[in-house]
Amino acid sequence: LSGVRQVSEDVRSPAGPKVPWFPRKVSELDKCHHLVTKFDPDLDLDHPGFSDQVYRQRRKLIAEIAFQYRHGDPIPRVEYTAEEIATWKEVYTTLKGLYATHACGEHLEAFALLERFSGYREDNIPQLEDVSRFLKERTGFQLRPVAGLLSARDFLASLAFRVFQCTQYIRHASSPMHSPEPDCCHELLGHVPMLADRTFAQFSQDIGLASLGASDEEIEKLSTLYWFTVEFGLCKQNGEVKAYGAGLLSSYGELLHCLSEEPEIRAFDPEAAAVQPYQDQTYQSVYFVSESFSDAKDKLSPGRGLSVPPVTSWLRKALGALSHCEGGNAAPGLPSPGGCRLCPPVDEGSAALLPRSYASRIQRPFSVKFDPYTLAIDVLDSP
Ligand code: HBI
Ligand code: FE
Repeated sequence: LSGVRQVSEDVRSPAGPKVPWFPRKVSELDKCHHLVTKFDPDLDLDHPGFSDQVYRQRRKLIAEIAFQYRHGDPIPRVEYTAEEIATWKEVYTTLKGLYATHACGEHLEAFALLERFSGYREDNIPQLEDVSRFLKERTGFQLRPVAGLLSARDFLASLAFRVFQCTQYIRHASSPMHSPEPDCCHELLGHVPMLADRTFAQFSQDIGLASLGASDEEIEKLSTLYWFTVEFGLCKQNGEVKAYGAGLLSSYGELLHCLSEEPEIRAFDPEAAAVQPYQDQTYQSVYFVSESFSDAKDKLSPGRGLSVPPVTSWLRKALGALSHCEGGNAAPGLPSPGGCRLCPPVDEGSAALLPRSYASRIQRPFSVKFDPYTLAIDVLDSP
């Protein structure tokens, strides 16, 4: 590296902040495998599978696929047991009954295709390899198997490469309608259909790109924004509130709850959503709903098949607001001595005197660009 970056590192080191390691090419996602030991059936007494040795053995077997997996391998197929398929069937049929009224248009459209082409049926748990192929064709996203809840940093980094780290095991049979951790019902019914949408896929990748080399604080903010959008987001479509968050679309109870009178529904505000405390043990008490769908809808030409605007016209705006001075692909983009739209102008020479707001921006004295031909990240020095 040369130029500004070299100089500024010289000036700041050794006291200056170090950029955390991040993957530069898709095969380096093999190193992004740090699991979070939260909601683990072996460690968590409240986990529905804690006292079920057979379930815990099964989980170990399926986890082994993820541990052995290397980028480029086909994803090994799992022969699911009759009990597992029964759990899937219960989840699938109950949720499917709600989608017509509760799910956003993008989800409905992709779900129909998955039923046609990728083995989505009540009596079949789709194989990750088949679903991955479908997504590759639709949006270039691919799946890789993961053994459980990943660190936010590793999880977000994979999105930068259009890779979705996907669990392959299923929740415990005793609680088909709830899972404390991600499982294949959550991934396949909640996330996958949304990732088949071009604009949503781009948004997901943009969050990932913004996370590369970011500080822990910024990762936390990105995760929280991800939580209130990708996991639990609501949107207005044709005057009605619909769910597009995967946490909602994979939970019968919460899908009903989020569109009931109970929770507080706030107009989506990315700055607020990025710092809003959230629930990972029970239903959210606050959801964010985008109000801007109606405007976007008006821009679509009548008579075309697609009647809903892309979810992400405003999601992208949200990301822009969060990563405005981090470079990446997100507008308004580059850090500059003149300041971007949202930042005050900054004099590079007085970095040490500046408060935290500046500390967060010097975590990334570079910008990143994804090369779709090589699936690699180009790191560019700041101008
Ligand atoms: N890990 N396996 C897995 N699946 C997720 O959906 C997931 C994760 N780790 C973190 C995460 N999601 C998000 O909640 C954010 O922290 C990025
Ligand atoms: Fe999720």
